[in-house]
Amino acid sequence: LQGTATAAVAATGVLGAPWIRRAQAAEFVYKLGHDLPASHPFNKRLLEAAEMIKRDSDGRLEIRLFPNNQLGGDPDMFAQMRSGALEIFASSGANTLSSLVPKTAIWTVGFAFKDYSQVFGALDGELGAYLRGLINKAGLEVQQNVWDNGFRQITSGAKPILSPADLKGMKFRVPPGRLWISLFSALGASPATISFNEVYLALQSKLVEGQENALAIIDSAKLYEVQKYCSLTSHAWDGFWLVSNRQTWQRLPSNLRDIASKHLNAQALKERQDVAALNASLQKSLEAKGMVFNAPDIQPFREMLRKSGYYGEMQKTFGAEEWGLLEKVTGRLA
Ligand code: X2X
Repeated sequence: LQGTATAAVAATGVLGAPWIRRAQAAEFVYKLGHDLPASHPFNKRLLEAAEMIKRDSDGRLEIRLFPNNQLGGDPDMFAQMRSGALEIFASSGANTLSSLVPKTAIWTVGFAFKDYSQVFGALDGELGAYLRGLINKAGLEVQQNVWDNGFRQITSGAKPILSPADLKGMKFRVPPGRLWISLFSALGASPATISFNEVYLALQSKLVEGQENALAIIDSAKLYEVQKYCSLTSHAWDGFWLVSNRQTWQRLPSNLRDIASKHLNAQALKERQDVAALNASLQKSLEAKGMVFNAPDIQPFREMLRKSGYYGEMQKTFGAEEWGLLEKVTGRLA
């Protein structure tokens, strides 16, 4: 009873006690979990979205961020999201989401996208709509806009990767997701699936000798402390979908869903610009931190994939329709 009275006072502002109002819990508190460091633009833009959502919903919906794998590794968070324990999860399609919806892994295809205009041409266009349809069919709700993780580059500890020969037999970390294994096996490495929260230690202890990620992650997760070389291969682009289980998302009244989607999608566009700018400028600051860069000729890498039958295998995996949507933007790959 007392609580109700306090809430009524707070809601009307009677007695001029604004501090009581601030102490009120939001009607809906939704957690959003992801694997990137708090200092990454992804988290910063999500924080801004959360503020705007709180403001525009008059405090009814609070999105609480849990960056940096605070809620567990990606497969854990994915399971929490499916059960509804985690309301929103930022999943790389090529990573955990593909364990449920295998065809979301298509952006892992090696050397598929040449630049950002191809990436977002595809993902804001027909390919993206196709993927969201598959995600919806699997019982998940997904926000419209993909967030940018970036073009991925190879790092290593003992020697630089100048050609595929340097990858031969190398113990190499890849994210969870079968197709990451296909790609790096086809390139001759000896890939191992490791969830991102364990990557720094795995590199430091030399459980693996190399990994691949975008420069914004190599910097914000301080991977330069445990890796010496960076080869600018841009061998795959990667991004994040914001996904929820359908019941969890639909528990929100529709006006709150609209407010949340509007701001999350708008911030995704800003985050894309942040990440693209960072990835273009970070080489210098990573060099200052001791990393040694090289820009290998990527033709031998592509040639190796072609010769090993990798593209044919990918084409079969994704099927004519999805592959067609990809090649419509990238041109012929196989
Ligand atoms: O696990 C990774 O390497 C990361 C952070 O890039 C993804 O989530 C795919």
